[in-house]
Amino acid sequence: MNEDCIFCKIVAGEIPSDEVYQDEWVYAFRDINPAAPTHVLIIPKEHVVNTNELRDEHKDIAAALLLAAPKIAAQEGIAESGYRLIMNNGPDGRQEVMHMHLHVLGGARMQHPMG
Ligand code: DGP
Repeated sequence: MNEDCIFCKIVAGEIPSDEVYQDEWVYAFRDINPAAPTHVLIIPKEHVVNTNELRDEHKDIAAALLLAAPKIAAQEGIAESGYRLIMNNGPDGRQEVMHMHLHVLGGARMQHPMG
């Protein structure tokens, strides 16, 4: 745990969150500032800053992040209607919280940043 990290504090239960899903590797909760009707963040329970820090020993974490997404989508009723998975990395990638997280966005058709 990183003592200065808000997402580590969420995993530890020191900051309250609206839990959606968890397993051995990841924790998922609703984004405090939703950008879509369904907006869930999936984070590794272990502190990893972003994809730049991923190493071979993080294979379980990397897989768990992605595998949690369709489970959450099904749980939220957006699996068939569709959803976006976004991971922001670093300053130009608009990463604000420096604990790796995968955004799950659905419930409405969203603008596509790549046109
Ligand atoms: P990003 O720009 O990819 O780093 O997005 C960080 C997201 O984290 C942003 O959409 C808002 C969300 N967020 C920040 N602090 C909290 C918090 O304390 N609780 C919850 N639920 N979400 C948070």
